[in-house]
Amino acid sequence: MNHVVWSFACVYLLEVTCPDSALASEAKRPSLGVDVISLNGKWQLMNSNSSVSVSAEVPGCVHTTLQRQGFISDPYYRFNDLAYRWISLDNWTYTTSFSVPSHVRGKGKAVLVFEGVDTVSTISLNGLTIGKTDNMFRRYDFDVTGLLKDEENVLQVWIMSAVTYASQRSHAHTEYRVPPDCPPPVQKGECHVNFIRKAQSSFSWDWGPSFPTLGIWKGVRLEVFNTSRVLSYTTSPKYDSEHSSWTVEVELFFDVFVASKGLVHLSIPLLQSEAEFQLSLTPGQSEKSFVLQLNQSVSLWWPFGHGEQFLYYLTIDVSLEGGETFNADQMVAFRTVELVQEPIPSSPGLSFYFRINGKPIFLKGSNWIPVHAFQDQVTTDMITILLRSAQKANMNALRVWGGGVYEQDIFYSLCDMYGIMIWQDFMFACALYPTEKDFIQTVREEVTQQVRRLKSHPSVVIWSGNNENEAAIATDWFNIPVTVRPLYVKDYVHLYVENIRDIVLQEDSTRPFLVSSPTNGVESEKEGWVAKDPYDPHYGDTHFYSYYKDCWDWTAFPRTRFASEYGFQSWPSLSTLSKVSVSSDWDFSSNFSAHRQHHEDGNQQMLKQAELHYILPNSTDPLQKYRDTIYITQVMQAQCVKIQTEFYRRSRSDIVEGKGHTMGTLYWQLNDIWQGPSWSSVEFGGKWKMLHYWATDFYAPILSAGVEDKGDLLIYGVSDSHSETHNVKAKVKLHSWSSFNAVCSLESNVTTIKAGGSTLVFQYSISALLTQCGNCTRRSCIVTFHLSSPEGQMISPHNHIFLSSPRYAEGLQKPNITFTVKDTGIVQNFFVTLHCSFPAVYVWLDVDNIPGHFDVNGFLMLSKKSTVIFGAWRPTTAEEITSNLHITSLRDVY
Ligand code: BMA
Repeated sequence: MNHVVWSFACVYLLEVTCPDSALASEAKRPSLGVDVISLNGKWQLMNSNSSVSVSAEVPGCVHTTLQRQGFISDPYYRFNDLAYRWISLDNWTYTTSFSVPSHVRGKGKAVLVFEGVDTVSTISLNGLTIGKTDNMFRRYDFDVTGLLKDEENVLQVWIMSAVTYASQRSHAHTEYRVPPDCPPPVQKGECHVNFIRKAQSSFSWDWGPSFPTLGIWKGVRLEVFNTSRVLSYTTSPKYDSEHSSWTVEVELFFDVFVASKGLVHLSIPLLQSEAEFQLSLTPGQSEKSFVLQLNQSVSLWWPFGHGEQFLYYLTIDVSLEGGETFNADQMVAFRTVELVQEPIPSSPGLSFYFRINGKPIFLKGSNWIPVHAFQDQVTTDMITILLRSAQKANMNALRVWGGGVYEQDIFYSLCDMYGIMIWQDFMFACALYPTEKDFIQTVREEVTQQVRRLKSHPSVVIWSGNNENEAAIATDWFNIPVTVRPLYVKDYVHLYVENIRDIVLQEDSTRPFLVSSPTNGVESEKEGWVAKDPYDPHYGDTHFYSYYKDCWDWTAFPRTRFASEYGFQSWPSLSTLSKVSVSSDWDFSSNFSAHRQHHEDGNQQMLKQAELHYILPNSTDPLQKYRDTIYITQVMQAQCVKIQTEFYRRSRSDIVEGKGHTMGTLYWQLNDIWQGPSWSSVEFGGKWKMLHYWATDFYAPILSAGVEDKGDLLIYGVSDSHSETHNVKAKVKLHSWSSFNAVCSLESNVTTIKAGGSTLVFQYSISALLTQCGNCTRRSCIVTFHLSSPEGQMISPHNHIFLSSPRYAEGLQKPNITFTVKDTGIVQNFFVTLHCSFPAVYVWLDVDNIPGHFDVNGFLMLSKKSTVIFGAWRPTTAEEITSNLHITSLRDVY
């Protein structure tokens, strides 16, 4: 990972400056007379037999440390995940020493705060055990009053192998098994991850390596105080529909040493609203809540594409009688969110959609996985690039998937700014979980802390208990005999309903809670929280994957209420892979290609699916063939996800055979954790795959979607608008593969496309169309179309539909694409002008290692000349681009 590239990207790609440090700062510094000694920085790190002893950075982890110290090479390189397995099987000790000035030491109470330890540790200070940790998602505070010395306080964190711990816990659970025991062998992972509160994907996943990290992954500090300290605070705007007015509830969580009195002053200067409250604190942990009434109307926060994202500063000032003060600024935003599950006319079941500020909103987006196996290496720039990439592709929502981590504060702050709604899972995925007392207790603390940390963010629109665990029981993933199933259902309900749900409902009344995904929502609840079929398209959300069936057959997709997962794999570009491989790996049948593929038959599935519609690459040059194979997997993925997404968007207002009213599409998955094949649309490092370019169009606010149905060509206009209707005509053309002139053009009558719906704009029998067009057959022509206003203004992006598989295209010839590159005069933006001698399809531009992205890519080129723009994320030149640019079109690969 080249950090320089990511930083430049902030300026060049994003057209915004990087978020300032105020926004990026994690937990605000406590005051109220609290002295804080940061213990971040250099520590010493040792393995169990002292054969490794290196200086380590905190926050950090063992792998990163060993790599930075030159002890190991890049863990992502080739097969290093296997070679470095020993690191996670060993136990490690972090040690630091620090002094405490006597005026600080003299204060009443001292606490060591660990924002995050990964994961199972015993912590000692000056030789005395002060506490233990078992959950990487929790902050731990240890009282060390009376244990500090002026000089040389030795702090030690002994971290036990997460793999050993998980295995011990699982073996200690003797009454019944809690499956799965181990991941499938193809994932080359570790076992029993469900027994440890740690990123579940860190023991391997079907898109990621096994790196069961160990470390102190968040900050450490000493807090010393006489009276009290603020542990955390939350702000919750609440709408009173009866009076059409807003209030903001502010909660302050104190750790009080000495009883005290004071004042709390809240203010939103922009809304000229302020209030003062008496504060009375008694020793112990104390939670105080205050309500600020607003005297003005507010500007609302809207999801991207539906309005602006108004954010207001709220200031919190606490002053105690002794003169101690605490101040914080917090962004607040005003929006309501409802998850609507109600009967739909002519459809059995219930709706499932989000209403934001009273308006139904179609969620368009993807699923978010951890940005890196080593979380300490995730930078603000990486997160910014991914979120801006999501927004640039017209996404308004992401689901933070339950097998990874609760993201950093900056992630949610940026989503607040960008208008990206977050579906927030709790971190449980694809497994059953134990329910021992201590497990439940640590989960309860985790959930309470995470809800308090994240609930102030308007972007978070829903909490969801787990990923696929209702489905795992309901559809018996783990071969559990029917007779013992009630035991597992009981555990399930205990964990997600009686504990997690219960806490969330208590802590946060401003957004809905869903127990699982996929689920039937209230119907699952009726059926005892585990529905007979959680994939029922009449209720809730669904996940749907099918790899071998022809993805062009849209009739095979479930017409669900909400598609929260679906997708297809592809391989990332050679420039991304070459950072972790050598030329002998660049072959689809190499050990490396098999090793990086963690999904059973994944490589096979991609080629089989591609082969249905494309001739597979057959270059005699092995490197060219490898590049072309990567290309064809990306073509397949983009085309499949486009067809499926357009189907879902078309289904938003349709009810067909009782099914439809689809109100959300979150394809699997946005980002990658390493350089390997996966369902992602953005590669590790930030490079866009073809799918991501295409998402920009299939997620356009107004989409023209074409489909063949019973011999007819249908073109729909799908609109995200709330009230604005559009009068449009569909402009349709048939192009022959062998010539640049359109064979014929048609226009529909002016049709009004309804707001928030899908409207049929054009219908024509394909055989009539072909007959009328004279020179066209299904194989020799392609149909292009878009929507325009009656006056001819373009309303939707260009789109096209094949009348037969491109593998049977007649007349498609090698296009001989040539290009020139010229500076646009705008910083780091370059014109790339292409010339071709024949029409070309899936034209793909790849500039290898020059970071940046094109305005369009993977396109249909039906004219001799076409110009695209490349925006680089670092300084480059037209010459550098020229010498790195590879252009591929479908006909070039065979
Ligand atoms: C879903 C996800 C992930 C997985 C993906 C692809 O089940 O929830 O567990 O990575 O499918 O298999």
